[in-house]
Amino acid sequence: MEQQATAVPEKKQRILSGIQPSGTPTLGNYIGAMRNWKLLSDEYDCLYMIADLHSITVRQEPAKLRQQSTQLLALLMAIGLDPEKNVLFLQSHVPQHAQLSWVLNCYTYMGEMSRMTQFKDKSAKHSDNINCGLFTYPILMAADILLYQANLVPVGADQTQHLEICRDIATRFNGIYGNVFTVPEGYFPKFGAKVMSLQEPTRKMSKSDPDDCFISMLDNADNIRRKIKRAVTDSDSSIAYDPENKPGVSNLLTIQSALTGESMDAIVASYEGKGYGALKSQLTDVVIDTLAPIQDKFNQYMNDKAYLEQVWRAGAETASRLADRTLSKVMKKVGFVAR
Ligand code: AQP
Repeated sequence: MEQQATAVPEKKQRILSGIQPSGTPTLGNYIGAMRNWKLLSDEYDCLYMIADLHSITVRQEPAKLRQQSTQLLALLMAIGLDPEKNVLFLQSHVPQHAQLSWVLNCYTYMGEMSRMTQFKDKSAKHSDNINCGLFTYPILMAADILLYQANLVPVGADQTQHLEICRDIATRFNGIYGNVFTVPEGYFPKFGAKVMSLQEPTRKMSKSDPDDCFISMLDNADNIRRKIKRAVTDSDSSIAYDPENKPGVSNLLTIQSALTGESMDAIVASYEGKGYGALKSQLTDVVIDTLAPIQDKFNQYMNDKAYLEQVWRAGAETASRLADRTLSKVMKKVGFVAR
C-alpha cells in the first residue's frame, strides 16, 4: 500500500480535531468524537491529530505511549477515516504546534487560565503532578487550532471553555497585528452523546480510569460481556431513561441508542416488562457487533507497520506545510528576524 502526501482541497471549510493517546480509546471517545469524524470527512477538509503532546500533561509510560499512539492511528483508519481524504498526523511530528504555543503563551493571561475547569478537575485528579503543562494546556490547544486556520472545531460540553479561550486569544492577536488567525467556531455534532463510566455513572467514561469503568474499542467479546454485566444499575428494576435518578441504566440506554441509531423511546418501549438482564444482554450484542469489524480492520493495519509509517509521514508533511504558512506569518508579525 503506497501513501503519498495528502492533498488538501482549498475550498471546503476546515475542521481540526484531536484525541490523546493516553490509553486505548473508549466507547465514549468513539460515540462522542471518533465516529462523527468519519461523517464530517465527506463535507469538510479535515485534519485529525493524535494529541501526544497534550497527553504528557499526565505522566505516561514511554513504551506504552508509543504503542498507544500507533494503535490510535490504526484505529482512526479502522473506523473508516481515509488518509487520502483526511490529514491524519501525530502532533509531536509537527514542531510548529510547540512553537506557536510559546508565542501564544505571551498573549494569554494567568487569570484566564486560572478559570479553566479542566485544570481544576485534572489537578485534583493528579495532585502529585500539577505541572505547568496542565495549566497551559488550553494555549497548546489554541495553537493546534489556529495553526491550521480551522473554521470549525468539534467540541463536547467539556471543551467549550477551551474553545472560548482560543477565540479570545485569536481575537486579541488579530486586534494587535491584523487578520492573522481565523477565529474558529464550535461544531456541535448531530449524533453526540456523553457516555458515562460503567462503575460511576455520574462521571464521564475516560480511557485513563480503572479498566472496569470503560469499554475500550479493543476489548474482546468476553471483556465486553463481563464489563456490561458488572455495570452499575440500581435496586429498582424498571427500565426507564432518567439520567438523574437512574444514571447507570440511562447510560446503558444511551449507548444502545447511540450505536443503533434508534430513538430512546423505541428502545425503552422494547424493554417493557423486561429486566436489567435483558438490557445488558441486548447491549452486549450491540457493542460486540459494532466493535468486531473495527477490530478486524485495526488488526490488518497493525500488521502493516510500513503502511502506518507511510501514513504518519505523509500526514506530518501535509500538516507541516499548512502549519508553516501560519507560523511564518506570526513570526513576521511579532517581529522576529527571518532566518
Ligand atoms: N465519555 C465520553 N463521552 C463522549 N465523548 C467523550 N470524549 C471523551 N470521553 C467521552 C470525547 O473524545 C474526544 C477525545 O478526547 P481526548 O482523548 O482528547 O480527551 P478526553 O476528553 O480527556 O478523553 P478521556 O477518554 O477522558 O481521556 P483521559 O482519560 O486521558 O483524560 C473529545 O472530543 C472528547 O470530548
